[in-house]
Amino acid sequence: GLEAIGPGAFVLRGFALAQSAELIAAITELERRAPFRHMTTPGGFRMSVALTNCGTLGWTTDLQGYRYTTLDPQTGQPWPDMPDAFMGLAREAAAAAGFSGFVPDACLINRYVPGARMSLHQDKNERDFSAPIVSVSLGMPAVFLFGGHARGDKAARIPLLHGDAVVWGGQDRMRYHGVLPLKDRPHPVLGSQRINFTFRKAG
Ligand code: MD5
Ligand code: FE
Repeated sequence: GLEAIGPGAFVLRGFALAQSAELIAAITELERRAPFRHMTTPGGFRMSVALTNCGTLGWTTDLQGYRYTTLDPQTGQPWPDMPDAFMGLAREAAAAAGFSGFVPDACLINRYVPGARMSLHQDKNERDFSAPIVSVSLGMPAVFLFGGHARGDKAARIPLLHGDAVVWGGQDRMRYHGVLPLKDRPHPVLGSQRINFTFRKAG
């Protein structure tokens, strides 16, 4: 089922369920080479979400600002390759929402534990805003905040569950969004964590 939450934004409930075991196995391998870490925002705050990346470009933040890099600043090595299963899933989700031809070059992987949150922000470090962003949620449920084009606009609350995919394109690509502090509702496989992948065309 394709659930429209905006003119260019769609929830695909359970889209990644069939591949969830494969995705979880891939994360275990990825985090061996590029561990999850808590980064610092330009404002000096430690993010409650831990992150890593795969693909040609990886999103990072430090006191100097937000940017995409080809090397993991913690290891000095290139970010791990994007697994074929990730690329296929992202392309299929985008196509199902009407964005055929999506070729992501970046996959940011966020890990939330109970209490972790993401405050309202826009994603604007990518070069080309015409490409959609695809997100896949695994593990504990979260309440996603889907705002408007101004920070103060009222935000809709959208529950995102294990296996759900969301595609954000067109005019919805630049909306303010965030995630409420995670409640501890352990998932049978992933335990007390939520993993979110976001596929982007960053370069
Ligand atoms: C998450 N991550 O659940 C979310 C999912 C991030 C982030 O927000 O920046 O890592 S991606 C949600 C998203 C992406 C791009 C546009 C919009 C939402 N939107 O316009 O609402 O960890
Ligand atoms: Fe975001």
